[in-house]
Amino acid sequence: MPLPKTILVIGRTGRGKSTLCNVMAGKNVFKEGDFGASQTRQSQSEKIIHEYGYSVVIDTVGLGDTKLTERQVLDHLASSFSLVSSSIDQIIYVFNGKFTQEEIEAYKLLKVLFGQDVSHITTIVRTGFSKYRDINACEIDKQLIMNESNDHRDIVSRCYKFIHLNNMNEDDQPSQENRKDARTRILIHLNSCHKSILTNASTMRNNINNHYRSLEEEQRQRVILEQQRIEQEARVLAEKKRFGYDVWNQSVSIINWRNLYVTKGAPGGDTFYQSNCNVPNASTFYIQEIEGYRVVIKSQLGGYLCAYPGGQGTPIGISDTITDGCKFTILPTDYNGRYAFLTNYGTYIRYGRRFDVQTHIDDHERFTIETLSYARACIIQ
Ligand SMILES: Nc1nc2c(ncn2[C@@H]2O[C@H](COP(=O)(O)OP(=O)(O)OP(=O)(O)O)[C@@H](O)[C@H]2O)c(=O)[nH]1
Ligand SMILES: [Mg+2]
Repeated sequence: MPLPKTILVIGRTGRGKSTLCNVMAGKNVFKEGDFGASQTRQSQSEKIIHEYGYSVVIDTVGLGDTKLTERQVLDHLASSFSLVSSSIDQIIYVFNGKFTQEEIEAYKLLKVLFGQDVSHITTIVRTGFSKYRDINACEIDKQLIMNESNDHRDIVSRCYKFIHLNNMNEDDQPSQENRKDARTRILIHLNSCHKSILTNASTMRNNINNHYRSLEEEQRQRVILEQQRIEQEARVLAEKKRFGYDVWNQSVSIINWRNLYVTKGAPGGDTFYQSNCNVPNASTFYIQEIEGYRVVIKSQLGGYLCAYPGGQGTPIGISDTITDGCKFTILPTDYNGRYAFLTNYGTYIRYGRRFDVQTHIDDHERFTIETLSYARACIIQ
């Protein structure tokens, strides 16, 4: 079988792509980097002659290039295909060290570029692996990578082959025996690859455009959803405000239509009286939101305001625990920001001469609820 013709070498910047291309070529025709900055600035394609025939090797700009955006790198990659035939026979994805999340993101860009899953024609090469001759060490390394996450397992298990190499440079290994080894191994491997896909620069550009268009659309949808969420929250808040939201979970004074304060008698006692000023503690109640816009009203002196079943005149009392009678709905009235308290029994708290309930809302049922910071306190001798 002839060696695959077109081999695309791809990967993040500085991982050893150009070096691997030189290894396959058996000579230095691709510029290898020495420093931190990305070396290969343009894709380079070279026809290389070897024992099995010839191939076209395309060395590419590194994904995550230090000076280019992801989109620019993808556009460069697409352009590199105007140089070659429309078939791609093997993709070599090169990485070294850890297969990080960044590697995963870069690897996933292959699908963007080709518009389809290309794992069946992708070889992953780990460079810089000093134990590359030790089959067990290579297998353990592969397993460890697969165990990192589902993404790792998916990528490594689905690729056509995973190969370890260590292409040291001439300074570190004057004999260059590792590179010779690597050349033999990679060419034998490539000779066993028989699948290919058809593509060209304009298909790739379309794939890239579609990818970014769908990302933009996703982003647009996210913004719309976020706006809808904010509007919905605002609607709910406005609705809650109608039901006294501003005084929920606040210490308050409750003032009747004659501007007299609802005031509780001595601790333990049920009786209420009206005071023309806020008596510390006795005229202080805590309105606690409980469920479905309902509240319980706790006296600072202890106990919860409690209504009982019964019609007009049934007194309001105090309960030590929260019973159904303690649950009230604060309702807006048509009078100047005042509220009525609807009991669980369909009646309304009334504070005329007594503190009891009435079956409809009129003046007696309209209360002002002042949060404590506004309440006018007085000291009762
Ligand atoms: N020890 C060792 N060094 C390597 C190996 N592969 C590459 N290198 C070194 O890593 C550096 C970067 O290698 P390049 O081949 O230029 O990397 P690249 O992926 O082409 O980088 P960009 O062109 O910037 O995207 C060079 O100094 C190489 O000598 C390897 O397998 N082992
Ligand atoms: Mg390079």
